[in-house]
Amino acid sequence: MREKDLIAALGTALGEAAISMIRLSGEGAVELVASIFKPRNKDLDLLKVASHTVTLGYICDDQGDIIDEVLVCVMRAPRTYTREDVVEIFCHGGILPVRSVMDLVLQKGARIAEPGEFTKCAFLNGRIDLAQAEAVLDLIRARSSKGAELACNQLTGKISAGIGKLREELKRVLAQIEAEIDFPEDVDPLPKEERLRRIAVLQERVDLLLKGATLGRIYREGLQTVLVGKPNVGKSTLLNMLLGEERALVTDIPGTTRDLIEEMLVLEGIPLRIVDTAGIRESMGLVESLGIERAKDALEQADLVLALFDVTTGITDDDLVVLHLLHGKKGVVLLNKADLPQKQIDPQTMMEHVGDQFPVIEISSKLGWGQKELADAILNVIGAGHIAGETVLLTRKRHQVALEKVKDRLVSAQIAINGNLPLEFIAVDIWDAWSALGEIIGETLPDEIISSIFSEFCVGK
Ligand SMILES: Nc1nc2c(ncn2[C@@H]2O[C@H](COP(=O)(O)OP(=O)(O)OP(=O)(O)O)[C@@H](O)[C@H]2O)c(=O)[nH]1
Ligand SMILES: [Mg+2]
Repeated sequence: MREKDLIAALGTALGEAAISMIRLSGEGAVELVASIFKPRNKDLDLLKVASHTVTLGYICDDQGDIIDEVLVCVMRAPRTYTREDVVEIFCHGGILPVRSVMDLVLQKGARIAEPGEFTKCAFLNGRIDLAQAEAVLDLIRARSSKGAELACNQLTGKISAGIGKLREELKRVLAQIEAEIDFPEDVDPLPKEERLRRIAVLQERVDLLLKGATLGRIYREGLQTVLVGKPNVGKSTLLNMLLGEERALVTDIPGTTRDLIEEMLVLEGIPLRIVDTAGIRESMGLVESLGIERAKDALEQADLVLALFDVTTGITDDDLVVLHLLHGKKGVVLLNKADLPQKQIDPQTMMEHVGDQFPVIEISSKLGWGQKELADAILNVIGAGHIAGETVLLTRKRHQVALEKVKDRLVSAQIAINGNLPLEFIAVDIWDAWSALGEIIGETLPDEIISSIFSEFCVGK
């Protein structure tokens, strides 16, 4: 548990703005601010104002000189973000007045808050669970409207409720087993098939959550995507088209792009971290061959490959090299320059080359054809097309790891049941699964991990 300090931090970004807010939380917050605040209405006393009200007045230094004209909002525990007394001071948004008010607050005994400490208080004081605390950060950092929507779902506790329900059901299975162990005379043993069926139902729900977690992570972090293809197929043109700006150099000379260019963009709601690469071919020189090596590395690391082919050239030897590199990867094949009349490749022929792993679509990077089709194809390839809208989506690697553990323990329980092992073995597996689920909402996580999660936050949140 955190030592009972009075913490303070700037809640808004430091810089010139209309308003800047300094937030205090902890016992004595109201008293501290009252000691440096003169209400404009002399009959008012900050110590006596109703909770959750705003008072106009001045912050004054020890000499009684006015530092800033402010609005002060007093919020009494426990109906606050941190569940402690909270005071927010809304200053005029200049750098100097805010700094002076902050200095005064620190001088009067508050200490500067650590990153995410207000949210950590909210977690430690039971106002929100860990998944909800993470959602606060995700909402701040959301890169796409879908990412923000997921963060909101998580923030309002939808995920926590789903996880809670699953844990209750695991508890029920566990309770039955424990009753059979403790009171063998009084409790009828559950038939093996029935026990297996109950676990299989839970396993299915965990699988669904895991599927959703892959998508949830993509929405939070962006899908690592790479553009590959032989020189001159239009990779850089596609990047520029998707970005809506002339980011990468485009010429009709093959070998224009020599180094990786990475950009973040949102395509029909899907956030992509997209890398444009040097065209892949039998290299013409050292710089180009280094560029091609980097392109291959980027391809290795990508979650998704967008492989471009030029419909006007037919499938060339360089294209065969690109096709070879696609083995074992997920991606979409793009037949580019579909606006030109002299077509040498049609989707059907291409599909025979790549198999049904890769959807094949015709586009024109130059004219912007096929964006919607590309977005749909990406969603299908990453398996998002099959996830129902209302499915809960977990968003972090940490969640995914915990779910994998739950899945693993349930499999182990099924093996134990099938092998007629003593009930104690099954009970241990189910208990482990229950506990791994608790990690997601922060009930069964070591303190260091919790601290590292909050250290990602900005100061003042
Ligand atoms: N007609 C037509 N021309 C295109 C299209 N896409 C690209 N081009 C042209 O093809 C040429 C090469 O485009 P780039 O985007 O530079 O190709 P790249 O794949 O990045 O090439 P490298 O960087 O050399 O590997 C340029 O002249 C583009 O204008 C398209 O969809 N239709
Ligand atoms: Mg290029």
